[in-house]
Amino acid sequence: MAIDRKWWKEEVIYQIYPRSFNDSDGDGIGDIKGIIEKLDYIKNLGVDIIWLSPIYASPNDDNGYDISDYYNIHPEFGTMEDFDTLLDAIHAKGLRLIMDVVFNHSSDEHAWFTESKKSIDNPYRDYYFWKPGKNGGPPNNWQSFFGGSAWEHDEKSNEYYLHLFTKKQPDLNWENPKVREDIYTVVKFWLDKGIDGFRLDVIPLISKRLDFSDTNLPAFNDVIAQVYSNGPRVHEFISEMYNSVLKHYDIMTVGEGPGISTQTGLDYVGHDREELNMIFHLDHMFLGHGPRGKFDPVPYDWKDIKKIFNDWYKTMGDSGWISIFLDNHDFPRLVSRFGNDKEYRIESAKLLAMLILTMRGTPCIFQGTELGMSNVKFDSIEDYKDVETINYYKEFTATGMHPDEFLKNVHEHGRDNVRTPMHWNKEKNAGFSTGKPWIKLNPNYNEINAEEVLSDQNSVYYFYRDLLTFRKREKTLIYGEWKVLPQNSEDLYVYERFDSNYKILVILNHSNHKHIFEADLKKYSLCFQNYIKTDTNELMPWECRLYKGMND
Ligand code: TEU
Repeated sequence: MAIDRKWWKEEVIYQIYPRSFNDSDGDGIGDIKGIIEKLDYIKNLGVDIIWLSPIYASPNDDNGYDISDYYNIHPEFGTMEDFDTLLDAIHAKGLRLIMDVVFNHSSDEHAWFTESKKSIDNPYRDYYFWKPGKNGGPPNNWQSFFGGSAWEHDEKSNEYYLHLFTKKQPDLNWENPKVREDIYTVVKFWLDKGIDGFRLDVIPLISKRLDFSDTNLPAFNDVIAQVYSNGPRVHEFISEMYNSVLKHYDIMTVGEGPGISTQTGLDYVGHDREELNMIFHLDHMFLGHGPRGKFDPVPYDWKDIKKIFNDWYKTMGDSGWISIFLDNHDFPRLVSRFGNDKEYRIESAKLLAMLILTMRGTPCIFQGTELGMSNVKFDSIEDYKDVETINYYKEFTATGMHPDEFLKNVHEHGRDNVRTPMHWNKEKNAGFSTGKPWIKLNPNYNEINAEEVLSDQNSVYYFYRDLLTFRKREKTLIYGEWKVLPQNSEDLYVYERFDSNYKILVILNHSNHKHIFEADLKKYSLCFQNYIKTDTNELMPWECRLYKGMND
C-alpha cells in the first residue's frame, strides 16, 4: 500500500514554550507580542508549524497545563486580540499554528470544578471523579505523576477527587457526555478561529478504569501504561471527538502519548482509525526512569534508543505516523541528554539534528535546540520552579535521599533544564526580558545565543536550516522507506532512506570515539557533514554525514 501524502507529514514543528520564549513588556514572562517579534527568526529557520504550549487562563500550578478558562488568554501572555494578531501574522508568513489543549484535567479553579466541589448533588459534581475513601484513606493506592496520592480529600463532602497530576489538576470525567460536549465546543471554538490543529495533552489517559482498583505494579512507567493509559473507552472518545468536530477541518492533531506502546500505537494513529494524525510516543523519553520515575534514574544507552526507533518504524509501516523528537518542555535539552554538551556540543547537536530530520515522521524542534542550548545546573533547589521537581524533592528527601543526590538527578532529568529563557543575545537576561525573568537563565548565554550563532555559518542553527531546506526538497526523506545498515560498532547508527528514485545514506557516530563505518560510497555523493574533512570511512567523534545517490 503506497503511503498517503499529507501536509502534516511534510512539514516540521517548532515548539514554543511561551513563558520562556520572548518577553515584550518587561514583566519577566514571555508573551504573545514577544512571539510576534520573533516570527521572522522562526520563518528563516525553515520550520512550518508552531506548537504553542498553553496560553489560556491558568493559576500556573503546572505552568498553564492547569486551565481555568479554555476560552480566554492568560493576561500575562496578552489578550485575545493579541492572539488574533499572532495567528494572522503566522499565516501571513506561510506558517501554521497548533494549540496545546489539556482535556484530561482542568484547573481546580475552573468554574466546572468550583461548582462540582460545592455539593454532592451539584449538576457539575460528575464532571470530575469523586469517590468515598477506603479504610480512612484514599479510594485506592494510585500515585500522581507529580508525587503523592492521586486523590485529594474534600472535608466538606468527605469524598476524594482524582488528580493524576497535581491536586490543582482534577481529572475530567469523560464518561459524562456533558463533559465531552463542552470539550468539543472548546475544540470547535479554536478551530473556527482558524488554527491549524492541536497537540492533545496526555490524551491516552482520558478513559479511566472505573473499578479504580489498587495497583501492585512496582514501576511507575508500568502504572502509566497499564493503569492510567489506554483505558476501555479511550478510542471511542477520541473517535467521537474526531467525527463530531475534527474531521470537518483541514487540520492536524498530535496526541501526547504517555503509556502508548508499539502494541497500541496504531490504534491511535492508524490512517483508517478516524482518531489522531500522529503521536508523540514517549518510549525513548521515559528511558532511564527507574521504578519511582525520572528522579530514580536507571542506566540506559544508545542501544535502547535505537531499538525504540527501529521498533516504531516497523510498527507504523505505511499505516500510521509519529513525530520524531528528542526534547520538549518536559525533558532535558537533547544535546545534554543524548549528545555531549561539553567537548562535542556543536558536533553532537548537529548529529542529533540530522537524526531528527532524516527519520520517517514529523520532526519537532524545541525552542533553543536549534542554537545548541544545553541543560542548566542551578546549585540550589530554590532556583527550580517546576512543580514536578519541587514535589518530588520533598518526597525523596523525606524518604531518605540526600538533597545533593536529588539535585544531581534534577540536573540530569528535571524539566526546568529546558524551560530557562531563550538566549537571544549576550545582553542582560540574554535579551529575553528587561525585567526579572520568572526563572533564572542558564549562565552560558554569553556563549550560546541567537545573535552569536546567526553570525557563524558553521553554527548548529545553519545546520538545522540547511537540513530543513534539503528535507523539504527531498520527498525520499519524508515518504521513503527506511532500513538500518548493520555496523561493526554499537557506537554507529547507519541507515538508508529510499524510494524508487533515490537513496539517502545517514551515518551517525554517537560516541566520543573514532570509528570506521561499513558502506559502499561509490554510488553516493556527500551532501552534509558536521566536520570539514575528506570523506573517508573513518568517522570522528560525534561525526554525522548524509549522502545521496540514485536508487538504480
Ligand atoms: O506531560 C505528561 C507526561 O507524560 C510527562 O511528559 C510528564 O510531564 C512528566 O514529565 C513525565 O515524568 C503532559 C505535559 O506535557 C506536561 O507539561 C504536564 O505537566 C502534564 O502533561 C500534565 O498536564
